[in-house]
Amino acid sequence: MELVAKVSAQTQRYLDMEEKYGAHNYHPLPVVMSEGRGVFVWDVDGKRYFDFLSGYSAVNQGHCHPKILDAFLAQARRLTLTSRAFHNDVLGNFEAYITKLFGFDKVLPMNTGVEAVETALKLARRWGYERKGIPANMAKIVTCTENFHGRTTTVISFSTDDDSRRDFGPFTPGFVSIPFNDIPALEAVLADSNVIAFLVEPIQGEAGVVVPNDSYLATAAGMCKAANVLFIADEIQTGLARTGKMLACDHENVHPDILILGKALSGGMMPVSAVLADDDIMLTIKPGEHGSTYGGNPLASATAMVALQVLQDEHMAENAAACGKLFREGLLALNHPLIKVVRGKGLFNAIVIEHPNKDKAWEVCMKLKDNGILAKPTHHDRIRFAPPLVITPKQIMECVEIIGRSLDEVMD
Ligand code: IF1
Repeated sequence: MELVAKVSAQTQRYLDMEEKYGAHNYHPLPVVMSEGRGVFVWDVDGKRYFDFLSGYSAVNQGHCHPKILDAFLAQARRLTLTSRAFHNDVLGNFEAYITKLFGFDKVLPMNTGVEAVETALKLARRWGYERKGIPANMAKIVTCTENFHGRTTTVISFSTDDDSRRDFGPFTPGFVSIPFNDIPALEAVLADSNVIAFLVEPIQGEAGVVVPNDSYLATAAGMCKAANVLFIADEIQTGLARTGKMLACDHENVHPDILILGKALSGGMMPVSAVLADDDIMLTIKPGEHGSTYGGNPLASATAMVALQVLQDEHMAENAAACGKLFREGLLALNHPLIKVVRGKGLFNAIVIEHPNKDKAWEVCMKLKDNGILAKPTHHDRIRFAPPLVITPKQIMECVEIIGRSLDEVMD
């Protein structure tokens, strides 16, 4: 079994430096990337790979997309940061662009995904007290088991993953957990009049690409509306064409009360996130009550507009839908004994590996790496497959062949 990789001396030098000088909060595959273009990345030894992680869906548009790069570089030469103490001549354009695109009155720009989640939670609480009339400090927000919304102390307060929480307490109160894809559980918890919001990933990513029943989001959103509870969609990973529509909520024609975006909002150039909501919610936060030094900076604003435009111009949602279907059909047709489950939507997919050895998925990923595909296992037995959305049908078929061959090569 190949758990320790044979790597070049050059690669080993990079691995050693990170091991010695970097915090050990990750366990990466032993590959050191140095260049990227479209669906491909190259390592320091010049070996080419299909990138089937896409920076956890931050590079939906493909690595170093030329149009996004041009916009980024042009703005970087002009003006990068003003802070929000002053105006800049790009932010307003970005705000107009993104609110029209997604159909909301207002946007609040932040940087990382988890900051946008925090922003949504604060907005929901503020709305709960000022608009819904919840007694002070009594607001409750419903979240799902096996969620992933980021790493801050408040956000891990409602994580159900022990690795994310252990010895990081005490935690922020005010969160109630229900199982994902469980309408009766939501119904029960909505009976509590102090509940102000339901925060959900339309497809659970970290849990291993768990796709809910077809009507789950629409039913949940309808129930929230009836209970005067905000429906908050974390589309940081599922959004921006990944699942075959601009938003995963679009599959069920759901318009969330609060929409959270991140990752591919900049096409991988820099952290850009955003929270969208209508005035009734957004205007409950007043000057000085929330913000971020880099949020809404001109470099981010210019980059994000082009990143969103490129998704539409290049029909990336349509390509994700078509290529995703082809990919899942291809994987199923392998009829491979190691594949227990194939699931996903668009180009957001995962397989579950069936094997008594709990390191098998890692072994598969190491073999995939040798054969030219980069993917990462999660929860020991699941492997996510999420290539950039510029992948072609021909490349999908090539990758299905590589995956089949790699699985064969790790059979005992
Ligand atoms: C890491 C997972 C993916 C997210 C959703 C908020 C955030 C994320 C739905 C926070 C971030 C990441 C971060 C990445 C691993 C990762 C991940 F495996 F943990 F679940 F993508 F699949 N909401 N997802 O998926 O966004 O603050 O990181 O910008 O290295 O922790 P962030």
